[in-house]
Amino acid sequence: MTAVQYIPAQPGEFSFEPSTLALLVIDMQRDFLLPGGFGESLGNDVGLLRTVIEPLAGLIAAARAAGITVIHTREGHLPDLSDCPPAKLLRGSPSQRIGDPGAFGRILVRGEYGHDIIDELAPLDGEVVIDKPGKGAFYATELSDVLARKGISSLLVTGVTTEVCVHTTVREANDRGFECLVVSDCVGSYFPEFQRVGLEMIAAQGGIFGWVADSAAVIGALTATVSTPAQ
Ligand code: TIU
Repeated sequence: MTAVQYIPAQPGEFSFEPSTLALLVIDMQRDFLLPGGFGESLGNDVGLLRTVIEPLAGLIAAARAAGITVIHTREGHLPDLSDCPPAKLLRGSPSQRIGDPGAFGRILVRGEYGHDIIDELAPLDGEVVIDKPGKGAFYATELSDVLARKGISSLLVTGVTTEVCVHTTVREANDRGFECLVVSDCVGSYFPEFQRVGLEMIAAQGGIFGWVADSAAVIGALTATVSTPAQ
């Protein structure tokens, strides 16, 4: 008997088994979310990203209570920046670059205060934290191995930013065979238009990259006691 559960979603119901589902929390780091940090130095309004914190805290709590695997990621680089391609380091004209001293330590450098996850969403002891040098969570990380070891085949994808690290990760996950549901109020963008279109792109064409639902729908399913037998 396997407990298949369902989440009302776009473009249609998302089915999952709790034991093979993980909640992926992407890059909820101080450098992206705190006023005065790197995100703001790129010219962005971090307030748009901060709207994610409260619903995501609720979703993480529900996932933990339901025994769902929670995995966090952090974008960042080694102190010598040897894992940061010159193209990433030099592109654009930000007032501060990766590795520069910022308000919260060296920007996007592992071990610095700003690189770590915001206090509100701090990982629990025992939860996996994936350090990633790229936008996608699979590129140059142990994420594939972690998911295989845990028997995970479906992902609830959350975090920032919708059109950058969330999208890149969902696309990587699709090509690796994972079913992805993006939680609409638990992903954020500095650009409202990108948020809207980014979500639309996931569920378009019958779910070309996966499903979209809000946290209320997901939490409802995670806390549901009703289960149905597997086929
Ligand atoms: N985590 C992530 O999305 N990294 C970024 O640099 N995002 C931007 O939108 N800049």
